[in-house]
Parts: sequence; C-alpha cells; structure tokens
Amino acid sequence: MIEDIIAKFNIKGEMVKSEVINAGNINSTYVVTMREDDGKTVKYLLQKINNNVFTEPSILMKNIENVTNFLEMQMRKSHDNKHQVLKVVHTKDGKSLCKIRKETGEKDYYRIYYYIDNAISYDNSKDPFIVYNTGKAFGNFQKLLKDYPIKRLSETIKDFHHTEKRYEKLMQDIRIDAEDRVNEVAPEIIFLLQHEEYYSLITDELGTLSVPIRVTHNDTKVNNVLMNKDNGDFLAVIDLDTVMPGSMLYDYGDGIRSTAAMTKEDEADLTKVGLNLELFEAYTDGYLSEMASDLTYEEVNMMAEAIRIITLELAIRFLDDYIIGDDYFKIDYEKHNLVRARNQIALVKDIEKKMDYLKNYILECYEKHLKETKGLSRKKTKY
Ligand code: GN1
Ligand code: MG
Repeated sequence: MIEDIIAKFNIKGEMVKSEVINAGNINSTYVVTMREDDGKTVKYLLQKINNNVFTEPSILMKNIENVTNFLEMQMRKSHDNKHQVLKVVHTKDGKSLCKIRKETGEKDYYRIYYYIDNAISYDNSKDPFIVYNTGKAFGNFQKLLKDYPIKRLSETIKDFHHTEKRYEKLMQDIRIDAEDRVNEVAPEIIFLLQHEEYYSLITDELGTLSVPIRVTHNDTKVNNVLMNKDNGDFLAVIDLDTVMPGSMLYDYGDGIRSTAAMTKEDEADLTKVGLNLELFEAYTDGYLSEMASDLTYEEVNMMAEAIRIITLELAIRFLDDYIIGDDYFKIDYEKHNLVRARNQIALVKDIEKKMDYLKNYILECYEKHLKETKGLSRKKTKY
C-alpha cells in the first residue's frame, strides 16, 4: 500500500522501511526510508491528509508551497544557514498532492516532505531552554513572514480561531444533545457560560491597526518545532497545515497554553494542572526576542489575555466534540475529550490566578527586547 503511494512521487530508490509515527490528533504520518541505487538511504515524511478536517487539500498544499518558498527566500536573503524549511516532494506529474481513489469512490490525499535530519522534537518538555527555543522558533517564523502578501494566503479551516463562533457552535450542540451527554457536563457548561465576555476580545479587534492580520501558524506546540540535536537551537517549524491569516495573539497564547502547562492536555488528575511560570517566561522571552519590535502596543497589552482566551477555546472545542460524539479529535478512550475539556478548564482557573504576574512579566520582557533592538541596551538572556 505505502509502496504504491510512494511510487507516484518523484522519489528514487526502493523502500526499505516505513514506520507510523504517532504525532498529532489529525493527520496520519509515516517515516519512509528509501535505498537509492548507490546504497545510500534517504528518509521522507509521508502524510495522509485528514480531509474531514481539511476539506480542500489542494488549497492547503498551495498555501504550504507558497509559504515555504517565501521562508526559504527570506532565509537565503539573511544568509541564515542554521535553520531549515519543510520542502514538498512533488509527484511524478509535478503535483504537490497525490489523490488515490478508494473503492468507495472517495479520495485519499497524500503528500510527502523531505525528512529533516539531525533533528529532535519533544512532546512535552519541562526544560526552559527548549521552551525558550520553541518561542523563538515561532517568533522567527512570524518575523520572516511579516512581508508575505497576505492576500495570497487562504483560510484552510474557516474561522479556526474564532472563539465566539466556536462557542456558538457549542451552545447549538448543547441544545441538540445528540448523544445525551449534556447532563453529565453541566459544571463545565456553566464555567464556559461565565466566561462569555472574553470570547470576542481578539476577533473584535482583528484587522484593525491595533491587531493586524498576520501570517500565523495556528498550532504553536513544542512538538511542532524541530530542534537541532547538536546544540538545542531550533531547526525548523513544522506542521504548516493551519498556516493562515490570523492574529499573533492566538499563536502566542497557544504557545504558552501548550508549552508552559504543567501537564499534558489530557492529564485527568486536575490537581496537577496549572501554568508553569518558569516555562511561561522562557517561551515569552524567546518569542519577544524575535518579535518585540514588530508588535503593536495593543498586541503586547493583550498577550496575557490571549493565553486565557485560547485555553477557553480549547475547552470549548474538546467539550463540543465530546457532546457531539467525538467526531473531530482522535480519542484513545471513551471520555478522552471530556478529560481534555476538564483539563483545559482547570488550566484557565490557574491562569486567572496568575494573570497579574503574566501581564507584568510580558511588559517587562517586551521593554527589555525593545531596548535591545534599538541598541539602547546589550543583549542578555538566561537561556
Ligand atoms: C489538533 O493534530 P494536532 O495535535 O496538530 C488541532 C489543534 C489543537 C490540538 C490540540 C487542525 O492539532 O488546533 O490545538 O489538536 N488541530 C486542528 O491537541 O484542529
Ligand atoms: Mg497540528
């Protein structure tokens, strides 16, 4: 099966191995090893695109090719040879996507990237140095794309970070209660009702001069950054499926939500859930070391709030998926989505306790990096 798919791509040699890798809640990913005629082995990353989630795989691939080409050009211009960009392998007929018709008449969509060597990725790191570099990687990604012609970027998932619309959908699905699960989740629903005032804070401003539309990654987790095995520096930002026009606030907030959480997002013991301030500082420092001089003051002022908003958004999405019968996120057991929703709610509660601290640190860190970029102070970092 995998061999048949590989054969459609412009790839040399004979397949010697294919391994499934368990990354992500959406697509299926394989590392494929080929042996070329001279005996050399070369690895590729094969992915089956989940077209329930990404309903227009061709548009998605167009986005990815445009953005990766632009990134490559920017890096070449700045003589950056320390970092890498994902590169799409084309099919034998020059396409970035391979469509395979199934017996049912439906199509499966596959793509291949060149495998990035000498890299390591972490699912959940507690090491401030790694978290700092994660923030830096996403900051650098945004910085390199700041002059990208935004009109050339499509929305691969409409209203992906439109928290208010996500909430409206949840309310609708609660009314339908198709799986008879609503009674069980009353406390979670009440919590989300009580937080209504926050959902539109970012989207109301998006597109104004205060909160400009930027190229955003939309899945800024630690395992979406490959690190250099030798020196721990970031090597490449991966998982570009959700690169879309959006606000940096959601990217930053999601970066903190996922990298600075004390537990995985499906930890069921809620007493362990919370925001690790040391990791929050590390990510923020890394992010602002790249982006401070490009941000508007309003963006900086909303960064702490964005951490709460995106965490609420994930609580809404997980709870909604539970209520509709687990349609969207892959689950490993029956109540997996409910556990995730409860975890995110517990995280929101801890974020709220720490809100003043978060705001102060962000401002301090922003001013520090701004002075550095203006040459008013020497660069100093703990990491
Ligand atoms: C999904 O598949 P993965 O893990 O890269 C989701 C993100 C969520 C994340 C939560 C396209 O990402 O938005 O934050 O799960 N991606 C999509 O684990 O919905
Ligand atoms: Mg993803």
